[in-house]
Amino acid sequence: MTTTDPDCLFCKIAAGRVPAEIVRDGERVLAFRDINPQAPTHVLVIPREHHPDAAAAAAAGSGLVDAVVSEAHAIAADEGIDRTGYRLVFNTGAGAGQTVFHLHCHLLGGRGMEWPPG
Ligand code: D5M
Repeated sequence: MTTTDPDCLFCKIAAGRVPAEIVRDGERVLAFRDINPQAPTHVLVIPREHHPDAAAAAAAGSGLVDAVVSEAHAIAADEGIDRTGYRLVFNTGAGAGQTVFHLHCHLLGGRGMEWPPG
């Protein structure tokens, strides 16, 4: 059984109740462009199932984090940023900048990246 939260923004996007620019629409995983892009490619990859963050999804042990990362790599190839390099980010917790508490992987690329991130 798939768990969803009716009040969660990303569950609403997964259900088609909030519009988004969809990049990939898979059975377990969905990807769409970030509304506030921080790089020429900025895609959010999410599981359809609701988990507040990557740690919670990993603890659930369903392989969802692997599925999200695999999808992000595939999208990077589609976007042509696999050749130049890209960054995957899982903000986990408000202190790390997480604002939407539904597991999402930021795929960022198409520009140079600095380290450490802000
Ligand atoms: O990242 C949450 C990200 O979600 C942030 O980069 C903005 C993005 N966002 C918020 N609302 C939308 C909609 N409606 N469509 C697309 N993207 C959205 P976090 O890691 O939680 O700070």
